[in-house]
Amino acid sequence: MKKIVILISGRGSNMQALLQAQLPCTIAAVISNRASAEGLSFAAAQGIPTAVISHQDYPTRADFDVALAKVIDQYQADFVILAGFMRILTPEFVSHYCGRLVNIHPSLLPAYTGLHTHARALQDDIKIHGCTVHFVTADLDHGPIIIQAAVPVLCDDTEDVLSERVLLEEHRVYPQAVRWLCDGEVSLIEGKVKFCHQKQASFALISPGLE
Ligand code: NHR
Ligand code: GAR
Repeated sequence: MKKIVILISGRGSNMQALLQAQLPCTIAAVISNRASAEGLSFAAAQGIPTAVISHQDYPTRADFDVALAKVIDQYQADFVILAGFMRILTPEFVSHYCGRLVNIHPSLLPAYTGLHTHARALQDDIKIHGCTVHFVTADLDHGPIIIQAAVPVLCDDTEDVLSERVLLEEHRVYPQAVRWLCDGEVSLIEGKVKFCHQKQASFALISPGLE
């Protein structure tokens, strides 16, 4: 059975979706860089080991990343899953977990890398938005893509309403992506995402709809 470590910074609803998905892996630990992360208590209540490694306790990003990797490696994690983890990771950390580190990002990458994706999407009046699960590389939010979900942007949307619509899809695609990883169905080979079995998308999303 593969072992995964989940990194969070806050609410932890994606972590919760992963815990509830009965994935074919052991969730070795949930680690947060913020002691106040709401997700920690949910994980602890499920009997999952938790740890806090506060970035504020380290003079540099590199020092923080070394401390973080040390704890992750104590759990002998096969995969490291970023679930609302809010610290940019050094190239050294990323290369240590090459092909074993994934993130969920709240936009249809490569659009809207970085922060405040929903507000920027609304500002631009785009009609389709979504989320992306990708392997993490040193190039922020530009790693090879495993799966994406698209949602319509509706005319009365606020940041809250739109982020909630995207989040529902995050909770569906992230467990699927982690399941594929644990089953060896998806992997990173020579910088590209490879599936063992070909996958098909279901249908087109047209937004606003045709009449
Ligand atoms: N690290 C690398 N090297 N590559 C990626 O693709 C990464 C990464 C670390 C995190 C998640 C990402 C997202 O999905 C992620 C992808 C944080 C920031 C950020 O600006 C940007 C992107 C992501 C996560 N963080 C600030 C920082 O200075 C702190 C912001 C805060 O604490 O609120 O690290 O969006
Ligand atoms: C999610 O929408 C996730 O995609 C996003 O933050 C939210 C975390 O929610 N991630 C990032 O923005 C990473 N920079 P959660 O803590 O409830 O999973």
